[in-house]
Amino acid sequence: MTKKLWFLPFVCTLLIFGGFAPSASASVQADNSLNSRLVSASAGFKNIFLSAAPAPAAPSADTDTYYETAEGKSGEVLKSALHRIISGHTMLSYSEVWTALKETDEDPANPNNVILLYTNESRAKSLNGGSVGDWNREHVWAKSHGGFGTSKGPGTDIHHLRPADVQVNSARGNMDFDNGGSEHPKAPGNYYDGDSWEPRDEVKGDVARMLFYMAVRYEGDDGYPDLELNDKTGNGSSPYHGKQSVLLEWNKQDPVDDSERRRNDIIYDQFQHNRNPFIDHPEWADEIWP
Ligand SMILES: [Ca+2]
Ligand SMILES: [Ca+2]
Ligand SMILES: [Ca+2]
Repeated sequence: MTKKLWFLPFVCTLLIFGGFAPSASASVQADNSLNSRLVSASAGFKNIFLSAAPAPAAPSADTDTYYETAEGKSGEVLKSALHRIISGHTMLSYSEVWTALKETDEDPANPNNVILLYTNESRAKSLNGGSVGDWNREHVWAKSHGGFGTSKGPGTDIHHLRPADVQVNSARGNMDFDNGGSEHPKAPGNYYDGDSWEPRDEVKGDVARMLFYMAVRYEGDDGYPDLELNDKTGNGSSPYHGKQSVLLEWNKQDPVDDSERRRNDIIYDQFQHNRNPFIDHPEWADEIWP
């Protein structure tokens, strides 16, 4: 009796490891081949489609879905719909911001460098830091306007954080944005006076759309200050940023381009999983702040 059953443990082992494993891998193979058939079928379809007509410029179907609950709305109702859509994003730590900016602001012509916001310089990613010659993390919505600092939240929201030259960042300080002043010697094309900073023409719209995002994302309902635009300069430490009328002009003067769209996509796909609505729909700024 005992002699006849000596092989039972081996049979069980075979059933568990030998028996199940091949059938599992067979089904994986079946799935893979199904997937590859689907991929090649869709690639074929895409080729037919692309050869028949040029790809639509924007916005993508995915973006339409993202903004579904905001469609057809205006004013405060649009602002609250967008606030709900873009809230609850993944927040980065302040040190994770370094890594993120090296992706979002990479020089398309040199993967070792980032492009600096105010000077358009291409500088080595490795020169991130606080010394002269380094680049650092510019808060386009000055962090003293609302006093939110650099802990997780508005202070680490990369929708408004950009690489900037250390000295230029400190020259801009916490100024509001407005036209006028004298050209900054370290940042050609940028102007400043006692209470305001005018960025170079190529990023005027970028700056405006970053501030629009901040005013809509932060409404005071999640422990962070309610950030708002106003039509002033010299806002100091109050949670306001100006100058609204000038920002609305800049939004039209410097329309959204591919590098801004690419940046928005990277933030959405890889980091925060929320979008800047004013890059996807710049016309919504006038709907909210007429
Ligand atoms: Ca001024
Ligand atoms: Ca621009
Ligand atoms: Ca707000």
